[in-house]
Amino acid sequence: SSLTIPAYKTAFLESCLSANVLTFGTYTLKSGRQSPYFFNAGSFHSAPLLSAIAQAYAHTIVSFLTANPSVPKPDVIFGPAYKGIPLACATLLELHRLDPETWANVSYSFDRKEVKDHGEGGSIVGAPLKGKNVLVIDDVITAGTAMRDTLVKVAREGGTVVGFAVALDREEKMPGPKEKEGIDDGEARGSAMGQIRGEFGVRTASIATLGDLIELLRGKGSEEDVKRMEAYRARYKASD
Ligand code: OMP
Repeated sequence: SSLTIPAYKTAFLESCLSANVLTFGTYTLKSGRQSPYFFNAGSFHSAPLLSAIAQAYAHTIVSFLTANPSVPKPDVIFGPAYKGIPLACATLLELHRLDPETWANVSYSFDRKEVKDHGEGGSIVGAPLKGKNVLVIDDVITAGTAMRDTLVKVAREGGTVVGFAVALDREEKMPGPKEKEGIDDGEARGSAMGQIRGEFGVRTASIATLGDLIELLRGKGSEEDVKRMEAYRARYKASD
């Protein structure tokens, strides 16, 4: 039952369902996979929703830092363009509201999608990343392509990524060598998130996972949607 999910996760997922941030149907993902559900962080556009997601990120980040005492306090909260931008700003405001002393000297920043060659130039807006401990927040991880690009970008700007927090971890396996061509070999593979943790030596956190979502839907979603989600999970779930 949903009683096993912490209250802040349930509240977050319920906001997503009631605001159609989470939708059900047939969606082609960036990875080429056909998903029966989609999480659209761009739909958090009212003040109550933005506040709800910021509270959930803040809770997740504070728990992450408490559970990982070797992780230094971030100097910068980085939200990759475009969807990460309002998320990083709102989350930093929420962290500061909860604990002004700890978060007063922390900044946010984000990247430009196109490099600007006039005005102040550069590809980062907000706090520069050079020499800084950076906590990245992003919306969703599926195959890990977006996360990988962000890690490379932050490193190129001279920042050290001390953590990576996503709203929804879809808990999917790494893509197979021919998946882009539509050939799914059905092999077991480790998670995209686990692979990146190992490769970049970065710790990660998520507000909620596909497992949490399915558990919540079992109590209140349509039976049809739950079946399709379970079938999708059986096909793409990571082996670790
Ligand atoms: P990966 O780069 O494969 O990890 O996919 C993550 C990105 O895909 C996210 O940053 C989104 O741009 C997009 N996405 C969603 O927004 N919601 C989803 O439920 C699934 C995806 C996706 O295409 O996998």
